[in-house]
Amino acid sequence: MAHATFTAEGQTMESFRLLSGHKIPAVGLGTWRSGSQATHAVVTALVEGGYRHIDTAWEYGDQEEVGQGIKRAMHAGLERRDLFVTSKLWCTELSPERVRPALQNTLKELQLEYLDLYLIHWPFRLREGASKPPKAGDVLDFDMQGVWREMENLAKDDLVRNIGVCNFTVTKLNKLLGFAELIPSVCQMEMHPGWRNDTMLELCRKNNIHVTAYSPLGSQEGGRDLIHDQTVDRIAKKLNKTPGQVLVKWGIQRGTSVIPKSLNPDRIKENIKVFDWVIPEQDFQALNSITDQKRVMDGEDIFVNKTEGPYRSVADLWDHED
Ligand code: NDP
Ligand code: 1BO
Repeated sequence: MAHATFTAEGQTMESFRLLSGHKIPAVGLGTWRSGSQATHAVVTALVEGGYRHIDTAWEYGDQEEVGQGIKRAMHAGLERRDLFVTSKLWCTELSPERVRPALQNTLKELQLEYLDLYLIHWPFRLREGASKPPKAGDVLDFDMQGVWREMENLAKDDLVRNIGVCNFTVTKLNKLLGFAELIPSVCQMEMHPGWRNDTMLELCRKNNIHVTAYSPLGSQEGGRDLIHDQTVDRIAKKLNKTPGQVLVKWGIQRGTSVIPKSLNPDRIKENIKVFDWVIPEQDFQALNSITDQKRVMDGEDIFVNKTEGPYRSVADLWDHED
C-alpha cells in the first residue's frame, strides 16, 4: 500500500509502510559499481532529485563515498530522520559473532549512528579471501538462525530500524520464518519484467514482507537490456516516458520499492519522476507477459563450485525452485 508524501522540488514521492511501522520510499538510488562517483550520485539524488532512499552494501566498496554524499546532503539541509539508508551484511560475516562488528564497521564507513535497514546480502557464507569462483572449502556452513538472532539484537539495540534478507528462496524464507522472533521487514530480490520473480513476491505478500526490486532496469554490463526491449520501448513512447521510467513504474505498480542505479545526473533525476502517472492496465499486463524469464544475478560466479560443491549448480543455489 503506497502512501503519498512530499519531498524536494514539490515532487510527490510515494512510500510503502513496513511491518515495523516505518516507511520506505518507493524509489531509492542503487550504488553498486558506483565507486568514487558514488558521492556525486548520492548528492545529486538527495539534493536535486528528491530521493530519500539510498541502497548500498559493504561489498560495493563505496560506503565511505556514499556516507560523504549523505553528509553533504545533510549540510545542504536534509535531516537524517527524513532519509532511508540500507546496507547489507556480506557473506564473509555470516556467523553470529561477526554480525555486530560488521554493522559497526558499516556505520563507521557511512558516518551514521543507525541504519534504516540492514539486509543479509546473500544466504551463503564465504571464507574470508574466498576466490571467484569458489575453491573447495570457500563456501562454509551458514548458521541462519544464529545470524538472524544477532540481526534481531541489532534492531533491539536501535542500531538498525529494520532487518531483512536478499536473494532468498521460498525454502529459505520459510525456514527463517520458522524461528524468527522479528519477521524480516524487507526481502530484496532481482525483479524486472525479464525476471518477475512472482513466487517470491506472492510469498512475501502473504507474510506482509515488503519487497524491494533490485536491478530494476535489467542491471549493468552483462545484464539484460530491457531499456531497448520492444514492449518496454513501445509503452514508453505511447506514454511519453522513457524506458527507464516505465521499468521503475512497473515495479512500483506491483507494490515494490525500486532501486535503480545511475551515475548520470539526468538519468538519476529521470528515474524518480514516476509519481503523477500510471501504466494503463493493458500495458501493465503486456509487461507482465514478457517471455524468456531469466535471472541476471544468478550467483554462479561467487558461490558455485561445479566439482567440489557444496553448491554445484545455479539450480542448487536457488533450491531448484526456478
Ligand atoms: P539497474 O537495473 O539499476 O541498472 C543500472 C544500469 O542502467 C546502469 O548501467 C545505468 O547506467 C543504466 N541506467 C540507469 N538509469 C537509466 C535510464 N533511465 N535509462 C537508461 N539506462 C539507465 O542495475 P543494478 O544491478 O545496479 O541494480 C540497482 C541496484 O540494486 C544496485 O545498484 C544495488 O544497489 C542493488 N542490487 C542489490 C543486489 C543484492 O544482491 N541485494 C544485487 C544487485 C543490485 P548509468 O549509471 O550510466 O546511468
Ligand atoms: C555481489 C553483489 C551483487 C550486488 O548486490
